[in-house]
Amino acid sequence: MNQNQLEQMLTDACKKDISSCTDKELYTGLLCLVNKLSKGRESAQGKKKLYYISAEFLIGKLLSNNMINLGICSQVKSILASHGKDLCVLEELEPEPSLGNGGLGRLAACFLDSIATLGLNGDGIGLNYHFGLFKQLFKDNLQNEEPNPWMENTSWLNRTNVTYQIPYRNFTLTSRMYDIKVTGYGNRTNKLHLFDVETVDESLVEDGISFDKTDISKNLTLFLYPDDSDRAGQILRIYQQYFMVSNAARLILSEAAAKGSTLYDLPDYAVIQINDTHPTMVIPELIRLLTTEHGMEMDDAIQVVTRTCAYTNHTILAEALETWPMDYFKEAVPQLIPIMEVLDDKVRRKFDDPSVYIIDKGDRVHMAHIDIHYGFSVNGVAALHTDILKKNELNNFYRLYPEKFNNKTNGITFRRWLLHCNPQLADYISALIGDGFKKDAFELKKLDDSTFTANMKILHRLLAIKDSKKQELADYLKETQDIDIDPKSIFDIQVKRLHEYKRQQMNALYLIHKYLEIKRGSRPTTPITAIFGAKAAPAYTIAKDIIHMILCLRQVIDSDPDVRPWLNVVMVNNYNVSLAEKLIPACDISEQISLASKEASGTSNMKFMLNGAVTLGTDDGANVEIHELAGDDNIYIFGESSETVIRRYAEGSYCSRSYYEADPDLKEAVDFIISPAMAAAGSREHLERLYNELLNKDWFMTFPDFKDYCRTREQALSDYENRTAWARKMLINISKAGYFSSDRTIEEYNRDIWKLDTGLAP
Ligand code: OAK
Repeated sequence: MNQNQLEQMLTDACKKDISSCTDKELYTGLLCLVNKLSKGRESAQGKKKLYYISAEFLIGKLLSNNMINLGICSQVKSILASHGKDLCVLEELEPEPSLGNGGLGRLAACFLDSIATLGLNGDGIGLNYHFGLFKQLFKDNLQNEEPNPWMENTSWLNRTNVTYQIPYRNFTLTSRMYDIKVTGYGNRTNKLHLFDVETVDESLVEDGISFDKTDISKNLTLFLYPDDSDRAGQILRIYQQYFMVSNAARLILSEAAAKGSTLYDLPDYAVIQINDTHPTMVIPELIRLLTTEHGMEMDDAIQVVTRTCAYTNHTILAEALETWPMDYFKEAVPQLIPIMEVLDDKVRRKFDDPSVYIIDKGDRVHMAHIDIHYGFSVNGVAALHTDILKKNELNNFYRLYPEKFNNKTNGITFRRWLLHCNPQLADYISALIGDGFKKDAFELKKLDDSTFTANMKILHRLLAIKDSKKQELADYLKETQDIDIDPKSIFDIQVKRLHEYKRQQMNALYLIHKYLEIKRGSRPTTPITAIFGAKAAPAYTIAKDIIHMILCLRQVIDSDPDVRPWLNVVMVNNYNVSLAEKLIPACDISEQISLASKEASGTSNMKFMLNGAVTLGTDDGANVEIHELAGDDNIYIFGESSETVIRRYAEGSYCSRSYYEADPDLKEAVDFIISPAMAAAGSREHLERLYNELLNKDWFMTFPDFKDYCRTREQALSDYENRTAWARKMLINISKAGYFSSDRTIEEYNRDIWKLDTGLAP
């Protein structure tokens, strides 16, 4: 389509001349235009279809991404510019759906993009949370939560005619399916199906994010992971999960039947990827529907379902592995109990090992155990993670079913995480090696050639692009959050969910140490800006205390004229996908400092690498693979190995206090948490609780890694001063990032697990 035709279509969609449109009218017009253009693109077809079921799809804003994938983004930009309009301004008007927490949900969104791009026949299935996660607000240096409404009259959601009756113990809910089109890059359009109930009552929410948890028909899809610190909250999660999977199961069976399946041959028509254990109930629910509504024998149904379902594990944290008391199922979905009892009984007959039972002696149901026994594939999300699952966490299962276990190292979509968020870098790469990397990310390897890596002009240009992204971020944070950062300083960034194992607290301890060093006169050569972005789960007390510590530290440093010009600590408010798109391209040093063995993969590490940040991290999750690819000279690795950490846990002898006593720098930093200066900025209660937690427990072992972390971080800061050597590290990181394209990951899922027909050539 030429530019004039496109301009005419946009004018038609806006129903008036572009120049006379308000920004909002233009945004809505573009949304309609994109919907219209993607209508012409069918879903990929094929006998067999993938259903990616996930409680989270952190899709981010869709306008620009869809325009990139439709191949109209640069044309639209220039049409808008010719009328004095700026796409960036319109982007700000799009509300961001916060239908995910972090890595797992964002991964699901990247996967949908790659599945569509590769022309695979596959849709996502999830829930339509009206208020998503929550909007984060800081008040008195504490996190507060508010609803995040994101649905507008004109939105990406399309109401469908698909509805089902979903049965619970003493009532039935009528569901409705809403679809969001998932447009692949230059290719087909698939769908994300989000189920909802029409009786949801948004006015139930009052005072932050609290609401009456009893009336399920009114509250079911209000929030993602409503506070589950009490029984009512936990049972609400069972209601949500069952709603998601019962709808999914009905949709899958009806689509297969419509294509001619007898349902005995369901595995030829459907493959279900279970994204962590939130959708696990799809297994008993499918068995229930096949036996009660389709007349299948129990053993046949179990066989059929086992050959259809595959499970991805995303965590080894014991507390994140879902187990639910049998009582909860009795209360919400008693119809599943006979099925789960049969499944458990079969396991007990076959294996004389209580650790692999589905229902334990305390009458709790182990959701992952259902997936492993009654699915055909179990995968981890990075090489180290899969190894740990096999050798440690799931070793008892690995010994029973070695053939089911496989690794699929995570990936990210380069459309969003390079072409969209960093067009300057993408264009420059195109100028150097051509456009091929946009379809085949491995072509980035071409950059690892001395014609580029030893070329001063190229290295300087790379630094200039980084500088311009830092300036853009500085302007954006000033305008939207009134945060001042110096674009000439080093941007050191840690953005991810707030969790003790990710160790934001260790980063903060380093910053305290650095603050005190600067105060004593030891100034860095280049000023440092340390940026955090993180939401804490509303009921996770220590995580909220860590946010409090960081915000108090910011206040202390900000008001100290001796230090402030050299060290700036920032915590951005309401970290989300849109902010990530601005932060990541501007980053110099990417903090990936989880306790080795605990981060299943990490995916921001890949996004930072692709955008030319250098990683400072532990040998954990996918950092291990980044380390291998980038090489020792282009990454900063510190800390104890996963083997040491696993051994230390097994010995049970870790004592944080002994490290504190032995290291004066560490002691000084930890004590500072409860110093008068910090207490004046915040609440003594929160700070003391965190101080005591670290001193008496430090479950994620920040103290043993502290010294090496400080030393390695200093090394990175000093290496930054040699600008061309640093630029070379940046370029080598970019050149090796192709492996982390989610297109590669999805090709592997398809090759090893899904086995769908590949539609169009990518
Ligand atoms: C969330 C809830 C339950 C279990 C796991 C998660 C989760 O978000 N896990 C994260 O998944 C990402 C995608 O695989 C990984 O990159 C992260 O390391 C992992 O923490």
